[in-house]
Amino acid sequence: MKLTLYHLATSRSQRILWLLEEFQLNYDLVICRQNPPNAGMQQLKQHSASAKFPTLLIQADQQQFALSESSAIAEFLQQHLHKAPAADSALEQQLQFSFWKNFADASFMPNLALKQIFAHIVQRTPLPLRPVSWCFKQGFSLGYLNQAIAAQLDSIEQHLSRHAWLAGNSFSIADILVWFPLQACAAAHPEFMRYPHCRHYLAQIESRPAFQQALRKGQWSDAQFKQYWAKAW
Ligand SMILES: N[C@@H](CCC(=O)N[C@@H](CS)C(=O)NCC(=O)O)C(=O)O
Repeated sequence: MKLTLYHLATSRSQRILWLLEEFQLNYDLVICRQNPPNAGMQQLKQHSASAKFPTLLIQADQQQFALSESSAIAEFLQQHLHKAPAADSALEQQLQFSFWKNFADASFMPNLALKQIFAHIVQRTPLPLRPVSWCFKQGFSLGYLNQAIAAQLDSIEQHLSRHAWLAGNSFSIADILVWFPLQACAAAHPEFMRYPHCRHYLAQIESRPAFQQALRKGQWSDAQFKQYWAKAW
């Protein structure tokens, strides 16, 4: 099976690059740029006009498939090419694994994406009307979004105060998927200092050689990431 990852630097696709490194898989990496589109981007559009990042091109038995959605790619790679948490592992560990793996993109990321959407709406509102969209953004943040994100961070913090990793004692794809939204909070949430276990957990991730290798290969920029997320708060 031949794997090709289409990757956008400093984006969610960093998680899949890291996963490929953790699993020590053979793969080709194509770094895409959007404006103006580079050769990688044009190549990706030939496989799938609406493809997002990450997209994994899977070539096997003279067939090829372009798979998008980070959680789907992570699950596919785990099921087909690497081992899932052992079927005989404790039920609690299996349930934690399922919960956190799905929590990342189904619950945590959407709230952060909403932060970005509201910030973009304010930026794009014509100047004379901007106070109106700013008040709308603030109202939604204060009335709902900030509490929702705080509750999610509290539940991660509480879990990490009792477990080294999200699925219990072992590192898993749940950790890879949750890393991106949690790192976004670390980069921009004004009260992230209140979450010492989350901060320790992120430091633990940063010390993994595969994580560092993926940052280098993926051309990750901390400064760009911080700037992007700071605008959302
Ligand atoms: N739910 C998808 C979201 C993918 C997504 O929106 N990726 C962004 C990068 S973070 C992207 O492709 N942006 C460029 C575009 O929409 O054209 C996933 O997690 O894989």
